[in-house]
Amino acid sequence: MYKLYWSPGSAAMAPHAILEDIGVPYELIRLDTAKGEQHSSDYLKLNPHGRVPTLVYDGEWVVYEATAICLFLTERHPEVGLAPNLGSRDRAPFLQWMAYLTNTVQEALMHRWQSEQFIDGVDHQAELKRKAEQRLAGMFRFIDEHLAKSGPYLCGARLYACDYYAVMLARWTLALTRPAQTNPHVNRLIRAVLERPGYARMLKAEEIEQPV
Ligand SMILES: N[C@@H](CCC(=O)N[C@@H](CS)C(=O)NCC(=O)O)C(=O)O
Repeated sequence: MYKLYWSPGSAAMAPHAILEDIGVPYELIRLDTAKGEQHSSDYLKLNPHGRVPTLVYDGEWVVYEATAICLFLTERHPEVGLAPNLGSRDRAPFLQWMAYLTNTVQEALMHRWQSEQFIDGVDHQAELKRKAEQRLAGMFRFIDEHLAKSGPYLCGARLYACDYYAVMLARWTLALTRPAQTNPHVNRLIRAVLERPGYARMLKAEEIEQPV
């Protein structure tokens, strides 16, 4: 039914965990991004941006962008309960968190990890990385304060795909001066997500760990 193009520890983590929770058969196609396999002509036909993840569904249909894949899969398999019903009260914060995590937190992580794509010159890149770390620390502090007031999950009482997404991004901060998990309520969220069977199986399949 589905094919997911992925690489370990990448933005494919959240879609991969959701596929595990859904429990339908799917195929994983691993790309070695260090070797540039994401730029092969065959893969560029699927995803012209040359990035992972990409999902192929119903044989020939293609969707890329991790958030879009998460939203599509959770809508298609509502029985898994990883997204609030369309129009329900939780739906608005769910969409808000998916958007914030993608267009703000993930973007700052790109500044931190791929600064050379944004600015030339090692000094400018070092400054961009420093600023990105500072901004990321503030973003995860903001998320922590939100969880303290309105948690334990991002949308309150129920865990959804946005929590998987946040925990995936938290993993990308492990090497930063102030990793996301140093925030107590974010730390609790990470631990809760690590106990989810789909997320745990995804980590195992990708042969990666998420220390807390
Ligand atoms: N906005 C995209 C970003 C995906 C992305 O940055 N993927 C990285 C891995 S986390 C990638 O494919 N990097 C390889 C490259 O840029 O050549 C998404 O969320 O799907």
